[in-house]
Amino acid sequence: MARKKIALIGGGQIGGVLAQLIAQKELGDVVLFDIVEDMPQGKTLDIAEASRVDGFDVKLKGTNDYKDIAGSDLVIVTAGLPRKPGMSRDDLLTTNAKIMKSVAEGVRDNAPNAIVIIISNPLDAMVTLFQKVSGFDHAKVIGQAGVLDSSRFSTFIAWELGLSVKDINAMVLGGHGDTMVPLVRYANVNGIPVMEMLERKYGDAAKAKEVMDAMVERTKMAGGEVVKLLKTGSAFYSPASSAIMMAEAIMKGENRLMPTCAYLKGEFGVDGYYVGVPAVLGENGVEKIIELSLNEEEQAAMDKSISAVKNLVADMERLGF
Ligand code: TXD
Repeated sequence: MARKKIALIGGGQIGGVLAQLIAQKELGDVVLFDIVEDMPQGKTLDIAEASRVDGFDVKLKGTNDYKDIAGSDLVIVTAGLPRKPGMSRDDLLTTNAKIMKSVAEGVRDNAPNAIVIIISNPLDAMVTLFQKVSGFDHAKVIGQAGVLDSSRFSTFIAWELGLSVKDINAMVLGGHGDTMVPLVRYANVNGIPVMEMLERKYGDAAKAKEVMDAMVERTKMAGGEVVKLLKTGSAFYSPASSAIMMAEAIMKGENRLMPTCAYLKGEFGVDGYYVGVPAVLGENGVEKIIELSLNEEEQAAMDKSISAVKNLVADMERLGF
C-alpha cells in the first residue's frame, strides 16, 4: 500500500501537536506548512529527531511553499489568528476569512484530490468558505468541533460518575459556539442512560437534572475555560487529538460515526449549510449523515444553533467573502 501523505496548513500550537500525533501513529508522511519562515522546518526537525526514541518511521517536512503539499491525501487546516484584545468578532472574521481564502486557493491548486478537515475558527464559517473557494466536493470538506465538544462532555460525565471515560458515549451537535447542543437524552454509559445513573446516584430527579445542566453548561463554555487558564492562546492538545480521530477514520476507511461539521442537503431540515451532525467518516470523507429523531426541546436547541450558523455565514458574506 502506498504511503499516505498528510499536509498540515498552519504550524502553530495545534499544527505542531497534529504533526507529532500523525508521526507517532504513523498515519502518513507529514508536510507542515506555515507562512512563518523556518518555524515549520524547526518543528518537523524536532519531531523527526524523536523518531528513534518513539519508534516511528515517517517523513516529516516543514515548508513555506504550497508546492510541497502536492499529492496529499488529507489536509488539516489550523491557519488563522486568535482574537486579540480590542478586536471585534467581525475583525477576526475578516482576518481569518482572508487567510482561509488563501489557504483554499493553495490547497485547490496543489492538492486537488485531498480530503480536508478544517479546525480554524470561526469554524462553521471557515469550513463554508474553504469549500466555496476550493470548489471541492462537499463530502470531502469537513470541520472539527463536535468530536472535541463531545469529548469534553464525556470527560465531565466520567468525573461526575466516578467511572472510566472509556465507557461514556455522548454527542454534541450544532454549531461550534455557545449555542452548541449537547444531547443529554442520548448520553450513556455502555448503553445505560447517564440521566438514569445520575438519578440513581442522587435519588432525586430534580438534583440529577441540576447536575446534568451544570455539565451541559460547562461543555458549552469549555473552550473559554481553557483560554482563561492559559492566558495566551486556546486549547491545542484536545483539538489536535480530536482531528486525529477524524483523520484516522478517513485514512483507514473505518466508517466511524462521529459528530462532524458536515454539509447538509435537507437533513435536520437544513439545506445548504455546514452544521455539526452525526456523520459516518470513511475513505471518501463523509460517507453518510445520520438523522436522529430529536424531541421538541432538542429540535428547538438545534434550530437555535442552526440560525446562529446562518447568521455567521451571512456576516461573512456581508464582509465580502
Ligand atoms: O475545535 C476547534 N475547532 C478549535 C479551533 C479549538 C481550539 C482552537 N481553534 C482554532 O484553531 C483557533 O481559534 C485558531 O483559529 C486555530 C488554530 O489554533 P492554534 O492554537 O494552533 O493557533 P496558532 O498557534 O496561532 O497557530 C496558527 C498558525 C500560526 O502558526 C500562523 O503563523 C499560521 O497559523 N498562519 C498561517 N498559515 C498558513 N497560511 C496563512 N495565511 C497563515 N496565517 C497565519
